[in-house]
Amino acid sequence: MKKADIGLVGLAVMGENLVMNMESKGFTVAVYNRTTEKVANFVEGRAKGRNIIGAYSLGELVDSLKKPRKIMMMVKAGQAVDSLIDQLLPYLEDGDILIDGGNSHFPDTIRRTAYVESKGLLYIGTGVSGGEEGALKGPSMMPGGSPAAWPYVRSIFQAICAKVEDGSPCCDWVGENGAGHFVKMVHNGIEYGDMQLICEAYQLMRDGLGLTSAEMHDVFSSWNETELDSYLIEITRDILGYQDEKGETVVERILDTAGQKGTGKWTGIAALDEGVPLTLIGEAVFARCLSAMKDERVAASKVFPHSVPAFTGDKKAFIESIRKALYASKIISYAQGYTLMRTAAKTYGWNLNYGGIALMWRGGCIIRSVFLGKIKEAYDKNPELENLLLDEYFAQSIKGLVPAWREVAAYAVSTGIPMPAFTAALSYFDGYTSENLPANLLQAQRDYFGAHTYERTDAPRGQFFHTNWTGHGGNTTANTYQV
Ligand code: NBP
Repeated sequence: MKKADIGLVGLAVMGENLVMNMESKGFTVAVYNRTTEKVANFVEGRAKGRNIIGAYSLGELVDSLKKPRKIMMMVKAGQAVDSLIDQLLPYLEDGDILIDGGNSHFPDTIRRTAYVESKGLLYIGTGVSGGEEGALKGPSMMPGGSPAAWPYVRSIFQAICAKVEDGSPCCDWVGENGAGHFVKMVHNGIEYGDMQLICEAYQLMRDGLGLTSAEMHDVFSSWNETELDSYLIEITRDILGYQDEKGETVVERILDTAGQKGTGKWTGIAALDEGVPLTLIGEAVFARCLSAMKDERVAASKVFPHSVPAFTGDKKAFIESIRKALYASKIISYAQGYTLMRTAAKTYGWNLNYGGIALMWRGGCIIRSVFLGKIKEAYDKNPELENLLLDEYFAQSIKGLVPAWREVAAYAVSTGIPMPAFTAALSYFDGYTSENLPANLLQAQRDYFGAHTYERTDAPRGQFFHTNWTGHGGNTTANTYQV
């Protein structure tokens, strides 16, 4: 019997569609699912007549594969992956490759890579983005793990992934152990940020300018012809124009409490661990948390009633200012996300290709946009770019956007429309571009209550001083106790 090029475990929505995608590109795929009825249903149904082999045990799956065997796990992230690895290992040989295509947390992938390599096998943890449609038609893929595994899976991954206009694949090797899942996690964090920014623009237009959904549908439609051209702007346009059979706009009937699965939170935690100011994504995660407190918000709105005053200015001009503020904030979000990747790369010893990452996100995934092409250009020009804001194109863009950005933020603050991501982005920009921040006072406070010492403006960096602020403290400094 013909052996399969690759095996896949986990026939839920992502697994099934990835299998169909692989088969459509000429690969023979063997499939297995813990609940084996799903294997039968799939091979007798959607996969009938295709080069797809159904396996009803892990042993059967392994026997049906060409060597070195490649097995992709598309199961629920977490314990299921560890348990599946342990069930598969006894059937596998040196050089075989295990691939986790689920949304695993990167520290787990670092641990699993070491574990699987210690057994003589190779491991890949790959981010897969694009949901059901992406899995079927071409996802963005971010593989990391054992570098020696990449040459064996490259042709499959680059055949099934999304492509940009010139045919370049939205998939390339990211780096060792957990690098692929780290980059996927940052992608998801950026997705939270992009979505929150769009929602804030929507709220400004709805509550501030009194625009109807149909009017905002037209606004997003026109924005999609500008630098904001992206999948998320496109679907927002379509959502705002979508009516049910009764002619009601569905979005207006949806309760304003957001859910989350945790990848935004992981990104925020990673940023805190690395000491990177990832303020916009952090605010986007907290905005979802605040939205979920519906009952409390309703009660608080009775204690502090307020209404937004009617807008009296030039609506058309202000809509353009909102667009500019959204674009400026989006640049900040990506600048922060890239800073997180650069910092983590140093911590974990990854040699990340930042232009390549922008290309992987350029197509197939939820944050796909024309704008990522500009980020790719910036990092191709200078792979060591410290902050996206310092790239000439983005620096010039931001300079042109700042007046509108301030106008929109000031309007929101003065009328009481919450804009956590817009304003956090602007504060970051103002802080990042300030020669002097008030941290001199902060250091004085730390030294006052905890003798934490400080550096001086009139002494070389690295020289630390302590003041006996009260006259009755001693001269002993705290070298290990940190607040
Ligand atoms: P789910 O995340 O819903 O997982 C369901 C699959 O996991 C089923 O095949 C199930 O088998 C299998 N499974 C479970 Br649950 N526990 C198992 C275990 N202990 N051993 C073996 N198999 C087990 O599926 P999904 O939505 O297709 O997502 C798959 C992965 O891709 C996840 O990590 C997800 O986060 C990620 N992802 C999803 C999307 C998306 O849009 N859905 C996008 C990008 C990435 P059973 O049939 O026997 O229960």
